[in-house]
Amino acid sequence: MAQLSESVTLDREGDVAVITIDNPPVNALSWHVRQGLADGFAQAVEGGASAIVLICAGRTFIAGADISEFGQKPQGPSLHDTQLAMENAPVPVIAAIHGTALGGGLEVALCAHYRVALDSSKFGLPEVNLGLLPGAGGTQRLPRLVGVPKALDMMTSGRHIGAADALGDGLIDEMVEGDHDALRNAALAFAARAVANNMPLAKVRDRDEKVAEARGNEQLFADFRATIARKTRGFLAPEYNVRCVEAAANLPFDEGLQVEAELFRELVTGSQSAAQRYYFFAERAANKIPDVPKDTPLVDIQRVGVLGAGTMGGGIAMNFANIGIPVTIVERDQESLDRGLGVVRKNYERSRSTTAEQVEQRMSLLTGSTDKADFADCDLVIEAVFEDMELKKSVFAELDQICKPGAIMASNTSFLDIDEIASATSRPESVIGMHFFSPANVMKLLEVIRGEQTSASVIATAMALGKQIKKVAVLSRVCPGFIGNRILAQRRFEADRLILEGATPEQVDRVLYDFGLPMGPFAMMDLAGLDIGWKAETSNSSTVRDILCESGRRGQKNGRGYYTYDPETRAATPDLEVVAMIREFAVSKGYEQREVTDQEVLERCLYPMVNEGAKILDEGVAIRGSDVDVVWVNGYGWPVYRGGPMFWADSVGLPEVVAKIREYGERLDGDHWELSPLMEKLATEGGQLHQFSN
Ligand code: 3H9
Repeated sequence: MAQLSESVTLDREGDVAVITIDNPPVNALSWHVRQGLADGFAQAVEGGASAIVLICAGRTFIAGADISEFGQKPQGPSLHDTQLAMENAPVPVIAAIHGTALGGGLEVALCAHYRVALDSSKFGLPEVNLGLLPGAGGTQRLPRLVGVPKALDMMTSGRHIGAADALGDGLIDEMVEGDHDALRNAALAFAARAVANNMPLAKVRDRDEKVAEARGNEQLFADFRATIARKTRGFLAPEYNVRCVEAAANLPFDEGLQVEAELFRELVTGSQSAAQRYYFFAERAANKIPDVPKDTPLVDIQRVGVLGAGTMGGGIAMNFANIGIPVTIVERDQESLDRGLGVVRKNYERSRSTTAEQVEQRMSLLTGSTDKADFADCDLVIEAVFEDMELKKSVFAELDQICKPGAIMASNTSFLDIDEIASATSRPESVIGMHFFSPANVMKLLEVIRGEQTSASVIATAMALGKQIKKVAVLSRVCPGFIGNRILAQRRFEADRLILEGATPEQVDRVLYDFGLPMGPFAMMDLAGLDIGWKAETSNSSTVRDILCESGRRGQKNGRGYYTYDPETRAATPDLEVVAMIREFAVSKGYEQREVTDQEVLERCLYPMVNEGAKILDEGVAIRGSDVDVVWVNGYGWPVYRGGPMFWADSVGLPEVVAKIREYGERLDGDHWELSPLMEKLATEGGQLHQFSN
């Protein structure tokens, strides 16, 4: 066996050369892999091999280019040259695939003459999620095998497809059951057959029939663009991927490759991809807790308990049923329980990805009860009761009596003090916050809140469970509102003040929407319901919200809030009556009315958020700046192409942000304009918030 580079070896099985990549964890195409591949193909051909098998060691086939190399000085041979050596090899080249063949990995496999894959393997071009497009020929080769509509879908969504699908589409030539050895043997057998039968050296680039179907069909592309427009608003990469597929359909292969290369270059050097690549690693870093080692023993979670079958409790329960963990749901009375379980069933039935059989299977994992004593056999209990400290404490005191030793007791509170809640129990080490976002079965973020005494094992278990239920878990320490809502509160305060000074709710919302957020603060309040936490008996016309609620406006639910809503379409229209009510109220409070620029709206809404994020870091509430970004991207829809509030502030430039906060702080009151000492220090020293780590 010859070691070609630190990660690639070449050996022989009879006449067949076997090139093996071993570059853990995911066999990314680092420069030494490319080097090894280039040498491997050259040596195999020189050595007179009758065929060449390319296979990977470890958990997966190549999962793509090495993302950490983007933006660095190029080293080693280009991927393009390696691919040419493969495609033009004078003997059959067979890619043997297990795990995930993604991005550059699939693009390498597409340069083999044949592909053999395990039945568990998956295939995709997920570059779009990094603000990119497949830059190694994938945009031209994939449509030639799977057809234009499917290639468009895969490339603009980043979706993976399974082996059976891939076989059906002609993306692979043979599907194999079994383990890695079975794959290797099948690939060697395929190679022997290819030689014996003199099979052609099939090049994907020469295939034309599937792309020809879409040639000149402008309507197909226009229709596709319309279907993704809403989901991809603000992103460059999806449109660039579409343009490449258009080129695949309409241009000769080499010209299509040129289009791909030009658009790839534009994306890879642009700000969106830089933000999205940063975010890829940010999400993975969030799982690493410095004082909770990787090998911390976990609590074995066989059964979960959820207290409360309302929207939140039901949504939380669904997450566990989805991965086969049985759940005990407890409600106050049978009627509320039945209602809650009914909503869960409807949610499952409405989901297009859940079959009727799966609905029944998941529902059978949910056991309803009206007695908390039924939590006795649960390994984790999550309460989702009303946000009231006394109520939470009494619930935890009761759980303390019921739960078995070692069981985790979690609160879904969005802002209350976990330490105070834990003080109601005899085992604060078992108490933790698990803050799901609504709707809990859909939203990706899980804020995990460690109390002063929460044990390492409980923290590690909550974080690991988060990953298991396909959430992105971020760890926070205790403070009012934790990471996400604490930052949100600053924006809300300033948005409320902006409309008193002369901005309209519509203006504030539009500015934030155009920035890339899914909706602005007023549309968000209308959606949530203006009367949440508002009581007619105690309302005293002291805020705009008070006067809107007093005039019968409740938000979307009754068609009137900051906006008026069309009863059929739910479309919002700015309401002149509301604007007049706000003006009258503002004048009565002594606010001078003036025109507020969009730029001021943006700065006053976003800079206090950045400032608060920096304070959260300074206090050690979040472990790292990137964790704050992960919370805001996943929990509040911060546009990932701007990285998150910390990354965005760094891209604006901290000295500029600091100067503006000082400027606004001179004329506006509020703690949120008091400059974070950490941000001041970083701005002076040339540091960055998104790289800051406690
Ligand atoms: C591309 O290919 C461009 C080409 O078209 C053009 C070329 C010219 N690079 O996610 P995990 C690390 S763009 C470097 O927790 P899982 C990751 O950071 C690429 N590192 O595991 C983590 O490190 P750590 C297109 C990578 O089992 C560790 O591996 N490909 C890369 O949940 C484990 O990752 C993609 O976008 C990489 N490409 O999921 C695929 N990938 O342990 C991106 C992973 O230190 N990758 N790492 O935190 C994935 O989707 C998932 O990682 C995968 C495994 C499904 C493979």
